Amino acid sequence: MYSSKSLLASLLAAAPVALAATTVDDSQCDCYLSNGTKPTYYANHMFFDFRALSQYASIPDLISTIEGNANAGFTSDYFNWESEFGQTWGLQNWSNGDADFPMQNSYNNIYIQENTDDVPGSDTFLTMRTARHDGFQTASEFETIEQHQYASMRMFARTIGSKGACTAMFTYRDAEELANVQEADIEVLTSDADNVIHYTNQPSYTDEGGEVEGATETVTLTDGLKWSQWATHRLDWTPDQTVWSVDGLQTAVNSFQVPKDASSLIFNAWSNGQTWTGKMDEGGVAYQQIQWIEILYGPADASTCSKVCSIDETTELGKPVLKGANVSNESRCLSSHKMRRLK
Ligand SMILES: *C1O[C@H](CO)[C@@H](O)[C@H](O)[C@H]1NC(C)=O
Ligand SMILES: *[C@@H]1O[C@H](CO)[C@@H](O)[C@H](O)[C@H]1NC(C)=O
Ligand SMILES: *[C@@H]1O[C@H](CO)[C@@H](O)[C@H](O)[C@H]1NC(C)=O
Ligand SMILES: *[C@@H]1O[C@H](CO)[C@@H](O)[C@H](O)[C@H]1NC(C)=O
Repeated sequence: MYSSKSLLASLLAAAPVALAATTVDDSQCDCYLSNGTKPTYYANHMFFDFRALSQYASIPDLISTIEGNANAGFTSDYFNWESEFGQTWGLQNWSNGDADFPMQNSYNNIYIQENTDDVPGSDTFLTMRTARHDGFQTASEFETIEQHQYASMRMFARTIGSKGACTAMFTYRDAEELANVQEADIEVLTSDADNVIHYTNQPSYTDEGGEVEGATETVTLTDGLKWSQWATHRLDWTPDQTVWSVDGLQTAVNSFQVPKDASSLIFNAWSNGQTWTGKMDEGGVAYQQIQWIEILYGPADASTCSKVCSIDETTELGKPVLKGANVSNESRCLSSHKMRRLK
């Protein structure tokens, strides 16, 4: 006679089983383990999803004065200080104070937009805009209100538009001296070919205009990847190394000058007219467009973490799964089927 257990076991052994972990709430995770070259335990997880925000979508007209841009309000309630977004991210309206090439950050350049792609992968996305006006540049930036030490930052994004802009996702810790600035970044330059991307542990230059050897890597993307097309860009700032990847493929790793201390996590689109970005033609506009941002942050001690989660092994973007808790779809089916038959 078969016991129900051994029958189930033999059915399972024979069947090709599809493994799928069940997603959980963040409250059920003590910590998160990232995948890749440098698996790292993090304490916290955030996910900002801009893909279904039609109620906030509209493209604001450009504003033609510096003052108008400096004082512009939020483009929608999505960005209010009281909003979920505003509780984590601070929109910026600082200016570079450069009389020769004024650059003004503006809340007006950060907005939710309808996705009108031929085959849209979402209803909406977030746009960060930088534009060349008559005699000045406007730019866009938002950064975490709190500083964090170590992070695995991911964005599903693309950059499009005029030459002369830089779009970026990065960590940043200011310092009085340039040499003490801590920063790990991904930078796209719209004057580059659209498969060329820059990965840097800053500073990459000195006050004297020299180069800091080993700080930066210019990478040519393979496998047909382009920054002008939607892709997952990822930066893993770990204690020993910064690791970069696009769509799950590692693109660079650098253990030189890795940031050490708690830093702001920042996104921006800008141009200062200098050699790095180049100068945009008047009337030019470039955009960093983002469908979602997902970040693991803050160090966690693996030895005190009993419920380890993953965002890499999940079946639902933005939702973690418990590691080592794979549940077989098929075994669930078989087992309920078996129970019925035995009754
Ligand atoms: C099986 O897993 C897939 C994802 O791989 C999920 O969409 C589906 O709901 C699961 N089915 C059951 C019965 O749990
Ligand atoms: C930035 O915007 C705030 C409102 O959020 C305003 O009070 C402030 O004056 C603006 N700063 C500058 C430099 O214009
Ligand atoms: C890590 O996870 C990402 C999804 O976040 C996936 O695309 C990638 O293939 C994984 N890498 C490895 C080495 O397993
Ligand atoms: C769970 O499933 C994922 C994806 O199939 C796999 O990478 C991981 O090793 C599995 N974990 C366990 C404990 O079986």
